[in-house]
Amino acid sequence: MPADSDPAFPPIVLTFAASDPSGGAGMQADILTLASMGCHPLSVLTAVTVQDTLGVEGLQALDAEWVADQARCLLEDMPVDAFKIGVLGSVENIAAIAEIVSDYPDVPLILDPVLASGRGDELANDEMTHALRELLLPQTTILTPNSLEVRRLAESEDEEERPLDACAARLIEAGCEYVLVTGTHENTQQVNNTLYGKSGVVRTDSWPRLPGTYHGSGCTLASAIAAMLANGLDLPEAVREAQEYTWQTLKKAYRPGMGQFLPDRLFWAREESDAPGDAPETPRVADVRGSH
Ligand code: PXL
Repeated sequence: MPADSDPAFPPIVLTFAASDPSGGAGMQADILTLASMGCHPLSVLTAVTVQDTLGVEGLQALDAEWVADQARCLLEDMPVDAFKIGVLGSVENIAAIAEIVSDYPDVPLILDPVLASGRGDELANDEMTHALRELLLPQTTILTPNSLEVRRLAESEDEEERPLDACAARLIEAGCEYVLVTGTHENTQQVNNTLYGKSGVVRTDSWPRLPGTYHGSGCTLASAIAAMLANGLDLPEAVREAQEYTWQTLKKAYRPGMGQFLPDRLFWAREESDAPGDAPETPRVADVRGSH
């Protein structure tokens, strides 16, 4: 390859996340989403969990030095087009990651502030929430909280009272560029997701509310935004495309266990063979014979 041509490889996204062995959320969700959206995922593990589709039973953070070493090793070797951060595991991991990303101020940073699982299992304590706000928020391009997380992050005593707009404004004052607040947990007929920037609302997108409960929808959305930014879209457009993709993954979600539905991040690869009675897209015997 000549030195001045475009690199002959996909955009690269480095994700810092915890393993979810069920394949629904966490690192596994990020890798599936990033690959499905045409990126090469680099995966820096922050913690391991024990969980299934019903809930999280345990979390063990990795040593912060191991987290930092995984990332530094990759960053010395490959150019990265976006960072995505999910479950961090410990205050020490937050500090280590904050130091690493500070060396790459031009690389967009997507921060999914995972404070609890969909079922409510705690995935970050107050100390970690504080560290995330102090060390990572000021370096964040886009934060993707749900409405519960944005209230908790904005540190309001009167959780029920503070309007979401005010919470988002507070987090932007604290240093991140954009906040996308997802409205799944709000008591509205449709799901309303609002993107805020420094001058207020940038866009609102409303989606038909789907009936199930899903494991890993937030990871999918944040990774999809990372993928779209890495592919060169501007931020509001990346947010729009990522929501469209995520909604499709939820519409096509499946329930392989006894708990939540899992988003189908590869829905498009299965579309043709999904319809009842449809044959898979493989050559029929007669076609194969005919080609000899
Ligand atoms: O969906 C948020 C999430 C992210 N990462 C891990 C998780 C969960 C939710 O359970 O377990 C590892």
